[in-house]
Amino acid sequence: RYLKEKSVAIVGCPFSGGQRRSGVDTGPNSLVAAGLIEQLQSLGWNVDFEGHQQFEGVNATLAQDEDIGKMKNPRSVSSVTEAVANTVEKHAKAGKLPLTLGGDHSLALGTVSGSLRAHPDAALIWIDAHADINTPLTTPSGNLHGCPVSFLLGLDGTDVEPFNAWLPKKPLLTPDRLVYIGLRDIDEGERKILKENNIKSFSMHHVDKWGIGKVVEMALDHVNGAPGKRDRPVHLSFDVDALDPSVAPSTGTPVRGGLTFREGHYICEAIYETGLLVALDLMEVNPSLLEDKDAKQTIAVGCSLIRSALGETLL
Ligand code: B3U
Ligand code: MN
Ligand code: MN
Repeated sequence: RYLKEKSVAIVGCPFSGGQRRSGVDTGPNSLVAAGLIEQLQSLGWNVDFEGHQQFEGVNATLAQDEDIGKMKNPRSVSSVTEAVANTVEKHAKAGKLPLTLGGDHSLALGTVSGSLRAHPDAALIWIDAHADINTPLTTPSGNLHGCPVSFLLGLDGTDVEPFNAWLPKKPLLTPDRLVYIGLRDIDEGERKILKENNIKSFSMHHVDKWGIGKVVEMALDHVNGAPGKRDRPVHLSFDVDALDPSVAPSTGTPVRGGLTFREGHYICEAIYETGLLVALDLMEVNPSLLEDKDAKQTIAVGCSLIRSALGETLL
């Protein structure tokens, strides 16, 4: 409903600076090399891809990017996410659906910022084992892939250099338009933030209790503000580690007890079915971890999730 046509713009983001394991920067290329573009074309999508984002400069200087407070690689993450925000905004304003391939999940600070500039009332559905809502003050690791959501909400502690040079004073996202599915590894500080800000979160416990069908319904009801109401544009940010490690093993911080293959795909299908999807991220695919067969499996699952979110399994 918000797209001009069935047009998707691939934003490949070979960046790993939001966490400490190398290899996640090769995720985008692996997904494209596995035939993602052709797969989307055969689903009837017009695919716009002009090569991956160029982060060679930042990637080359990661080692010199000194900590600011607890934050690791702050200048690199800030400049990359600022650039990604501009790219995603441009595609979204042209009526296309930006599909961002990560790369680590710090990139979503850029993708969601870009989406919200184009669709100010959009909702954010975050599929992840982790809440990624630590602030520069609460982060136990200093890894910024654990912090993008707090910056999007403008929580206490996020008005810091270098991010405050480009993030708006008034945050673009409000807690009522955010919902999580798949959580199972949350830090103490994050738990407090989720509670204090009344953020709707469906953990694996809720998926077990109610089933994925009901959970997605409740998640959509929540971000739309009323049962059955469906009009907000949706940005879907999918961290592949939301899936169980037996399904998607090649990722930096696997946590057991995750979504099954079908539960992950159901989420994508159900959101596509609303006709409200305006942007999609597929993050944290790291093909360099584990054996080749695990990497291949994870890449194939990543492509498959994307196809489901773009309508493959809808009859
Ligand atoms: N919450 C922890 C761990 C973590 C967050 N996101 C991932 N891992 N992938 C942190 O470092 O903030
Ligand atoms: Mn994540
Ligand atoms: Mn995660």
